[in-house]
Amino acid sequence: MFRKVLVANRGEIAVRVMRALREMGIGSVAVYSDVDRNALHVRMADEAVGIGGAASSESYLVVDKILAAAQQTGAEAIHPGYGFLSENAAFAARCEQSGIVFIGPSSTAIEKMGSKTSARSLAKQAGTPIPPGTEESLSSADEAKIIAREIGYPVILKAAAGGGGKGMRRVDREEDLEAALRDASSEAERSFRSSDVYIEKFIVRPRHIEIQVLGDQYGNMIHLGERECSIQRRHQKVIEEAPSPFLATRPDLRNAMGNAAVAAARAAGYYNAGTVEFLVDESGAFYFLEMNTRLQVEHPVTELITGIDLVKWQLRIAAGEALTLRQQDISLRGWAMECRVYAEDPDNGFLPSPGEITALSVASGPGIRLDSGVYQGWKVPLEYDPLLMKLAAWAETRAEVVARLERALEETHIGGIRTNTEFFLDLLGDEKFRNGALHTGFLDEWFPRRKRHEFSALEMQLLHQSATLAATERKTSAPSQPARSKWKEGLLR
Ligand code: MV4
Repeated sequence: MFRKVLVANRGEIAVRVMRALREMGIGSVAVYSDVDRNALHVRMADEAVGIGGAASSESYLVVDKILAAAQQTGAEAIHPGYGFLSENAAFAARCEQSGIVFIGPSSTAIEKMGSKTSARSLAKQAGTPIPPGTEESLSSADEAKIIAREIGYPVILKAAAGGGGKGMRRVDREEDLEAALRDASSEAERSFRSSDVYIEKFIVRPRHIEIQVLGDQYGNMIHLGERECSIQRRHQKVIEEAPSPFLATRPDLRNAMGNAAVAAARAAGYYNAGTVEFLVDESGAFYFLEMNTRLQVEHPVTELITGIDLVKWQLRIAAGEALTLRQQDISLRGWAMECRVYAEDPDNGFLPSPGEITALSVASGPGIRLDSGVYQGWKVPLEYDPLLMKLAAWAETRAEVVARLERALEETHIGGIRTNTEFFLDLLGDEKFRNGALHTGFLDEWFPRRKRHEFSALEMQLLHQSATLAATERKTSAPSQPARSKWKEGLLR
């Protein structure tokens, strides 16, 4: 096993990885930008190396600085977390060339899955269903028209180098195809410096369900069930759960999707942890979308229902150990759900809300898991993703996990900045959400008409206690003055 590992990331995911390192007796090296000198991930690490300016293009994205920090500290391996350099094939290749282990798949597997058209053809060869469409990028509007007629409208145009919804256009009628192709191509060019676009049949009102896979360097690979990620806003996930309410009653479909995910990953020569994304329609038909070649933000819900530590397995696999888990050893127990707590204001267009966390009281107790990257007194920088922490819960049933998360959100008080904790209380109270009737358009339909959570007298008391506790921890006499929503006016005085 490694003696020392560098974590090329920040925030909650850097902290998550360092927790695994600590438990395994491995030394940790943090890297930090100028504004992150006092960040939690730096305080948790055994050693830390400054890597430059606040802009990630001057620090967390600079390959040479990360490699130099590893060499200088004697770190044998680099964990990239998610985002930043985590799915950068050139970075993985540079690690390989420098004799530093990249904790993830090979650079060639990243490359193969990074191109969406190449990923589609790999999946198809493996027998994994893909939406009807092309495996090559389109060469003209006329070609697009011919294929669209074959597969039928609506269709969707997607950037071959894309992801995250950029360079994507839904087209409902032939009249709109040419202009949409131009728009998609130019957006693709601007975002990814490649104007390549391909076409797929548009799957209507699908669920977004993804399968976690785990494989070693000797050809052993298993899946760890699914995560339901249909609740998204502008291609950003907001709340995730495992299992999927849709698959919970369809074990055969889960097996089929699991096997299809493993087959697609195998086709790329994949090892380490990865995620295969699918769209699933109401009939239960499923289609390969893309593969994420990194540890994902929402990995805790899988860990909670399987009891398997994905980060520890990432480290063992990267160090050359064989996977000792077999598919028949994996069982899914209970239900897990995770809220992404962001420094943002849902009542103000989800505007980021950086600034100092003046008071902080967090949830605990039965079935709660908190992955946080912040502390009281920390000033949330505006330069990065505003994810503060992930509040996850586990319980035997879905209804119980919803109630548990509601309780945990009521115990949570974050003062000084706006966060989306009340938004989650609104969402968890929604009847359709509680019924598990989810699809990728759910949030857009629900949000404008949402019913605000009404705080009962008991909840107000619980919130007040959380705020008072946070203030006491600060050794001030009065509760903190949070930037609070109008729904809590009159509270916390
Ligand atoms: C689709 C689709 C419908 N049909 N592909 C959005 C992000 C990118 N990863 C793929 N996306 C979609 N691809 C076909 N053939 C609908 C979406 C989509 C979506 C997918 C997952 C989660 C949320 C979404 C929101 C809008 C559109």
